[in-house]
Amino acid sequence: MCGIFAYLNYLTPKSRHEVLDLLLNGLKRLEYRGYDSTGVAIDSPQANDIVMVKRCGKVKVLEDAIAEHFSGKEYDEPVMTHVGIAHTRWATHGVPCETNSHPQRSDDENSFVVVHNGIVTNYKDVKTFLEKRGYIFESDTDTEVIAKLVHHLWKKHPGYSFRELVEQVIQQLEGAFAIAIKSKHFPGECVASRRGSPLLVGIKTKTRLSTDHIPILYGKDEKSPQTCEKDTEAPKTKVLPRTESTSEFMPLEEKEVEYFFASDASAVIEHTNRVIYLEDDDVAAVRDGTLSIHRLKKCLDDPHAREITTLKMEIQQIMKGNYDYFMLKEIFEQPESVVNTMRGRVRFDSKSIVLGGIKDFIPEIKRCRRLMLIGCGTSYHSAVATRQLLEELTELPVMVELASDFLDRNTPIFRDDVCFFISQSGETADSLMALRYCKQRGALIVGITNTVGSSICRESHCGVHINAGPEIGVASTKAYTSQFISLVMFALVMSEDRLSLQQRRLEIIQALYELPDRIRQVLKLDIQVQELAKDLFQHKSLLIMGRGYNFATCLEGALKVKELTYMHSEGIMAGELKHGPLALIDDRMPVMMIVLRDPVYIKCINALQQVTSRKGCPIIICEEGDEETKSYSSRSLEIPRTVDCLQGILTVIPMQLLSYHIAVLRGCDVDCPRNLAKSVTVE
Ligand code: UD2
Ligand code: GLU
Ligand code: MG
Repeated sequence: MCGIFAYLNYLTPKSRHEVLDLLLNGLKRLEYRGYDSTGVAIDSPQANDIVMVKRCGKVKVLEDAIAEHFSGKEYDEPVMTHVGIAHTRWATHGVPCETNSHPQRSDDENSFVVVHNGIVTNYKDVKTFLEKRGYIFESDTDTEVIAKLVHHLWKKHPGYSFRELVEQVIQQLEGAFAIAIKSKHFPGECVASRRGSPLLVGIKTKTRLSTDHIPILYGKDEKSPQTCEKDTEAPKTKVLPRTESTSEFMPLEEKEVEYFFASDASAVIEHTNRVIYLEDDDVAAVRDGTLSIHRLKKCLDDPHAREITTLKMEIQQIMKGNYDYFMLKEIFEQPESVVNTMRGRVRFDSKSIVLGGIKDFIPEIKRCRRLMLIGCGTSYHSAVATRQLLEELTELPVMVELASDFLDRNTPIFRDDVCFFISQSGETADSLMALRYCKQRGALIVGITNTVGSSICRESHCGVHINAGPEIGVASTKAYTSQFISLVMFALVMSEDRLSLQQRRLEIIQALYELPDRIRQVLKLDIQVQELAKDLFQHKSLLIMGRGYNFATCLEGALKVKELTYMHSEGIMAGELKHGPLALIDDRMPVMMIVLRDPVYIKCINALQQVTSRKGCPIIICEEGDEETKSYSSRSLEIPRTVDCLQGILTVIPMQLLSYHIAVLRGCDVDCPRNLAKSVTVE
């Protein structure tokens, strides 16, 4: 989820100090992606050894450690060819600490060291397999299995090239990854690969590059005599036939060359503007200064080569990945971040859900007398959004509380309560105080956090990491949708053995499967939303109305508008209109209304009529093709259909975009709204 940077110099002399500077600089360029720890590995001046330095915290801490560690003169001597790898980690498996930082290694001798972004979902199976073969694991990461599996295969198949070993390894991995690997048995070589996480190769040569593409070499399925049948017994750890390359094309060969492997172009652009974006399952290997890209099998329409792209962007531009602000980038990341939240948890083939973090507590949770969902701001809204589904699927009373108010009231809490604490950072002071209050009273504490090792994570009895990846924009967007999905997954787990709820569960699981595509569809409304923002940005106020599953979107939408645009905005429960808010309506008051085809549709239409009959002209968020609802207004946004309880994920996205565009039009600093901080660690 965070950053990889690797540097290989071939016949271009560089001292180890220079290499380390390059690596640190690369990491600094990746810092904006968010991370909690860092590390590097380079060749030791003592022959045939690899040294690593890893630190918790900022790149600066690593830099200081490196200065201390590598002070000797031998680090100033030039090396003709060298490989260094570096990493910024956003922990998903195991707390941020030195041992869990990357590079992860195969053995005490650092035979193979690997940096990894992403999540290996089947690492437990691979770990068990390797433990049976005597490997002793030192970290809590999923990544360590990669280093140890390469080592295992290397011992089994001494004739294999580094590239072939990695090719075997990635076939055993499930989940998402970008990796770069270095080995003392293959000095001067680096192998990298990706599936689901980004990775590119930058190429720097003295003279103009001799080609504008790198041919892809496809492996032939040929039975290798060295295939070891014994390994096949292990779950998912069968050894596949060794691959041979076709050689119609010659790989890239340059006399003196430098290669950069990086998660994004911002780390590379200052060295070279010639890059290749790797595709899923590409294995890029450099050996004797030669870069080749391999794929195991050739499908009909697979290309023959990967193009070398010439970057024309400025660093600033690349960092935000073509987006002007982190917030916008994070809004557009949601099709992927929701997948990361579900990764390894929702099994779409067997229609089952496993939340590893709370699995063992489910019987206890099922016996509780009520569920309490506690949070602040956006996290509180994710509780509001899922309350109805939780009530439906758990058949328990569900209370939703703002942490500060909950404490003010000295709310009675009992031993048989289950209290959920929802917080992106896991450090929100109000929530943490409420957590301690409930814990003291004997309740079971469940955390829903995005930050491994955070206070809420540590102090809770169990919980779910939402795995949305680092969120940099102060206004939360992708964390909200991931919190939402985590709570939905919890509801699904709780209703697993309720026969009467099976149909409902299947409907929701199917909708979760389709969700990334639906989100992509909603994101296409961006241009339309931008036009609406032009109508709205000079107004003083914006009312957002809805009810049922979409009430939370009204609250969250209004919060986004307030935070980002400093404009007044209010989320209004449509059922409450006639009890007061209707007095605000006239022909000038900007109003948005969410009117979807769900059980409260008729009630929403009533509210809509109340508004239009007072000359209000609301912007309607409705379902695709719902001409009847659209006919109430001249302005509408159509969102795709999904199951009622997930609508809130699709309706909140136009609100995120709207607040963003209004803020831009009003000249506000989108990523750092005035008076606000990303994680509120004061009461
Ligand atoms: C977890 C582990 C992973 C591995 C995997 C096995 C981590 C971060 N993840 O991923 O190492 O063992 O299970 O399938 O180590 N937790 C809290 N409070 C919170 C959030 C989480 O106590 O607010 C606990 C949770 O109860 C569990 C651990 O932290 O013990 C990891 O939670 P997770 O959601 O990352 O769990 P999972 O299964 O996805
Ligand atoms: N899952 C790996 C870990 O927790 C990699 C995390 C990352 O992408 O930084 O160590
Ligand atoms: Mg805990």
